[in-house]
Formats: sequence, structure tokens, C-alpha cells
Amino acid sequence: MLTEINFDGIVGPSHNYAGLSLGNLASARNSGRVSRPRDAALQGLAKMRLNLSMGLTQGWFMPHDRPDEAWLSRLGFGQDRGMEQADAGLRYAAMSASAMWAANAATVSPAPDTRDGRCHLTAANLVTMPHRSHEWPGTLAQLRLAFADTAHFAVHEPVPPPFGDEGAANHMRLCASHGSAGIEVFVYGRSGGPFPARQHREASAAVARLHGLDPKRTILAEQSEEAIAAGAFHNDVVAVANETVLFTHEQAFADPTALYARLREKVPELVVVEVPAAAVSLEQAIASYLFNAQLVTLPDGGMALILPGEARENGAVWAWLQQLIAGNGRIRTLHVADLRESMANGGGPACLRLRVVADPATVDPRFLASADRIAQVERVVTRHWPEEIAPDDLARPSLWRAVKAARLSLLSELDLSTLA
Ligand code: SUG
Repeated sequence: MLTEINFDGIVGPSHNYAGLSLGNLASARNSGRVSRPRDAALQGLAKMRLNLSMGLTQGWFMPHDRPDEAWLSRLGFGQDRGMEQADAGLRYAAMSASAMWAANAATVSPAPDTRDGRCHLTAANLVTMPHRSHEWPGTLAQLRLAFADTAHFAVHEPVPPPFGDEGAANHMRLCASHGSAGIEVFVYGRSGGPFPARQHREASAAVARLHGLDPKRTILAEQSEEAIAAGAFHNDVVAVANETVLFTHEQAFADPTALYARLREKVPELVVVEVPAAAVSLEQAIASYLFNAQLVTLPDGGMALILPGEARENGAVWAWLQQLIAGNGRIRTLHVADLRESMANGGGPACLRLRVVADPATVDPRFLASADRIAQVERVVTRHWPEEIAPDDLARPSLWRAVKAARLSLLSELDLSTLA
């Protein structure tokens, strides 16, 4: 049976705050802080447990090999000497654990939407940010393994540069129910003030073509410049969709009226839950990550929002959410996850997961989580993940060795050493 599976990126042992993402306000604000990789990974695993306890299907992706010596060697540094030879900027980029944000791993079009009736996945090239531009080989390897069943899946290489593609974070799907044919919305940007647009229209259109989507059921929508300028470096920071519900900030899109009208034409049951700027400003939305909630359908048909703790701490946001729940609409319950470590780099609950609508029986079981398997991973993390990383530590060979060894322990525990 087709089900929505949320694949979360397990936070890697090199998680740190290097301030690498221009336009991501949290990343800039926390640059140079001491990170806590062990806590970060345990927080992510606790969110997966919460999802499981709600009756959802949970999957995961592995941390990538860091430091990425292969990438440094392609940049002309000596074999296995790159970390010693590179300047600090490249060294930070090679150490980044940014692959944890699985919403940027790929774009996914489930089988009911595609011409050949298979689920299509395209790895994102993430070319706009150097530290993310070398994620795709590690992602592609995992997609090819997890979705190796070619009767049900087609995995594509990233679209070529210079067209920036940041994956599912800029993609929404509206449908009567997950297993029925949907309307796919690709949100692209132009730059917003001083900040770059990370999702290019050309890349979105290419992914739609590669996936064999019906042009009549595909919408390309522009993100508003003011949202990008306010720090919405991905659309999933200001809007999220699930089945018939679009939950969005009033200022998320360049032309919201036209977008809602086109969606209504195609999905008559559409419910737009639009939060006005007067109730929650763009700045409050971005600081609290209200829209980076996971909006999910529970087994009883009701919908729930899985929010970061920061949304509860914000008075205006929490008051608005209380009103939403009291209204007795489709969104019935709120769940709060402590994701402080990831949030400090601009990654909320929705950033950490990639949604794939598929039959779990067709997915490589090593990529599916259960409570017992989460406990297994927690033990590895507690034992091998560094407790803290200070900026100066990133220059230490002992840390490079420790994070490589930690990842290998995890891969071995989950019988995924083939990814090593
Ligand atoms: O690409 N942060 C990530 C956060 C990604 C959030 N994902 C979604 N919105 N789906 C980014 O900006 C910060 C890394 C650093 O500064 O060290 C970073 O890459």
C-alpha cells in the first residue's frame, strides 16, 4: 500500500556552527558557537520516535563521509592531505554535516503522478552553497540503495549546474490523499535583497520533465522576494502542504492569489490555511520556524503539526496555533520536538526529513526505522559522536579521524558498510 514515509537525515558526528549559509539567519547568528553533535543526533532520533509513536512510517538516511577528502582532492589538494592543505573556508565546507537536512537531498514525485507509474527521485545539486555542493554523490549512493527496486522507483542524477536545485524543500504536493494523483508545485526564487535564490526555475522545470509529470498537473510558482530577503532561503520555511491542506504565510509567494486559484481549479477540496502578517510577521515565522513544521496525516485521518520548541516559545506564534486547533479544522493536534542543535543552523523538523510516498515493502529495509533500531542507533551515537565541537577543533586531525570512525561504526551497526 502507498504510504507517506518520512526519511530523516541522521545528524552526522561533525555537526558544527561554521556560519556557511548566506541568507540563513540562524546559521549566521550562531557562527562560531560550540556545537553538540551527540545531542543534535539524539534530538533528531527523538523526533523519529515521536513520529513512530503517532503511527507514522519512518525511514532514515546516513551521515555522509566527512571530512570529504574526495572533494578536496578534486579541488587539487594532495591525496588525503586536503584537510591539512586547504584554507579554513574549504576545510569547514569539507567538514559540514549539512546532509542531515534531508528535505534538500532530493525531489520526489510519487508513482500516481508520473507517466511511467514509478516513484521518481532526483538528487539535488545544491550548487549555490559550496559546503552543500558536494553532498549529492553521498546522497545519490543512498538513494540508489534504498530505492533500488526499479519496478517501483527511478533515481536520477542531479540536474547540471548552473541551475540551482535544493530538492523537496521547494516542492509541495497537493492531493485528495497521499496514494492518489497529486498536483505538484515547484517553488523557485529570484534573489531577495542581499540573499541569493537557491532554487532556480530552470532546475524546477527540469526535475518536472525528468519525472514525467503531466504539465497540466504541475505548477511553477515564484517565491516572494520579501520572503527570501527576510531569511526564507527555502520555501519550506514559509509554507508546507499535506494532502488537501496548504499551510502558508501570507507573504510566502510572489502571487498568492493566482497560485491559490490555480490550485483550487485542480484540487477542489483544497483548504488554504493562510497566516496573515498581522498575526505573525515574516520575521516571527522565520525565527520560530512555524511553517517548517511537519504537517502529517495521522492513521485516524486527522492532521498534526510537529513543531520545533522555538514555535512554542514565541507568544504570537503559539497564540495563533491555539486558535487554529480550537477551530476544529483538519489540523487537530500539535506536537513539539526539541531540535535546538539543528535549529541553530536553520534546520527545523521539516528540513530534517524527505517525504516519499511508496509501499514500504519496496524500500530497502535497512533504511526503515523501528523503535528498536532507533535504540540501536542511539547507543552508537552516545558512544561515538563527539559531545562538543568548537570552531578550533575543526582544524584537528584527531577530530577528523574521530568523525570518520563514528560514521563507520553506525554503518556497520546498520549493515550499511557498503556505503563506506
Ligand atoms: O542549507 N544550514 C542549512 C539548513 C537547511 C534547512 N533546510 C530546509 N529549509 N529544508 C542550509 O542553509 C548551515 C551550515 C553552517 O552554517 O555550518 C546550513 O547549511
